[in-house]
Amino acid sequence: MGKQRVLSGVQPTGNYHLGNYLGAIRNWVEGQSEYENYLFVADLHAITVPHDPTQLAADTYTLAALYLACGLDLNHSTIFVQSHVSAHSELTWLLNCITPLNWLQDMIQFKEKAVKQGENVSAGLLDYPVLMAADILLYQADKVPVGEDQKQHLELTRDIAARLNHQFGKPDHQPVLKLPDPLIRKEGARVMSLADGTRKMSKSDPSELSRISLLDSPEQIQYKIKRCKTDPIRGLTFDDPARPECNNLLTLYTLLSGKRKEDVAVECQDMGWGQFKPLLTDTIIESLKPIQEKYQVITADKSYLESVLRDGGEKARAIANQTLSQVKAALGYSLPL
Ligand code: AQP
Repeated sequence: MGKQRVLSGVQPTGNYHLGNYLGAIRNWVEGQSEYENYLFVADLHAITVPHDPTQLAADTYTLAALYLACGLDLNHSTIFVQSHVSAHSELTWLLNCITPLNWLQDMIQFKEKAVKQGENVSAGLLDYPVLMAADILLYQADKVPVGEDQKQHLELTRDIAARLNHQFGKPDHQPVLKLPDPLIRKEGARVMSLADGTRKMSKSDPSELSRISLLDSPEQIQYKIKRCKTDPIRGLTFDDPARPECNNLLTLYTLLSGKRKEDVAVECQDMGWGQFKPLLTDTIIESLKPIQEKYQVITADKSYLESVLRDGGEKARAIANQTLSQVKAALGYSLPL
């Protein structure tokens, strides 16, 4: 039996940070040899919130280069740009027409982001989960790595696929679309903001001081850790609900140092912030150094990156177009003449 197929992506909205790395990209890298991976730059998703057209292409290239710099290996992983595969948009339309509106209105992320956008909220933001369903279903993915925040969207993807199979599949045939399962990691890393340990670290936070970006210089990292929110208590502990910042910074140290949580708990139990912050700073700088060096090499040769994305797009289109044709046939479309 062949390897199971995994699909995932990150939006090219700039400011790629330690949360994106520890919560997504590093996990893809660690598990990549076990699976056949399709990893894309989600540029169609990026315009569901107001965006700057002069930045979109540059952000797309930066993110693709970071995928490689973080260790994605082309022997195991296909890297491509979502908008280079037009089947994503086309399948979204077909799925839109079988998705009940109230399924989308119930999505928590829509409700949260819609509040931020007020009256300008776009139909695209409401429709974002259908695009995500199309992303996954086009590749007949077996597994989708999901964080807590995306679980509801994967459920919706399964519901849409089941509905299409039920309404348009033939009982004695293979289902038209494969229902994907979540790929749950043993230790889910949720990285929180440096300014508030109860909110997640996020690209769209207006404060640069809330996140460590993957391309931050050592000086920037040092400055941000020096300024990050802590508490006045001596002795550092995990999992104290009254100390969310302490838990977050210890978790960052654990994840980046590669040490076990129990060992870090002992190492830091008597430390004050004055001792811990330099340790964390050095650990972050050292962890990001190889990524940043590789990133410089990759971006120095734009034609290499272009060729990776061209090849990836070609491979992705071949699979995606096949699924799209199957769906169109099931829905009763005639073939193009
Ligand atoms: N703070 C985080 N901790 C752990 N994982 C995180 N991810 C994002 N932030 C954290 C994971 O990164 C992947 C890609 O995210 P995305 O760019 O598609 O959208 P997002 O989750 O909305 O990321 P941001 O940074 O929070 O962006 P904005 O501010 O634009 O909304 C996902 O796998 C996500 O779980």
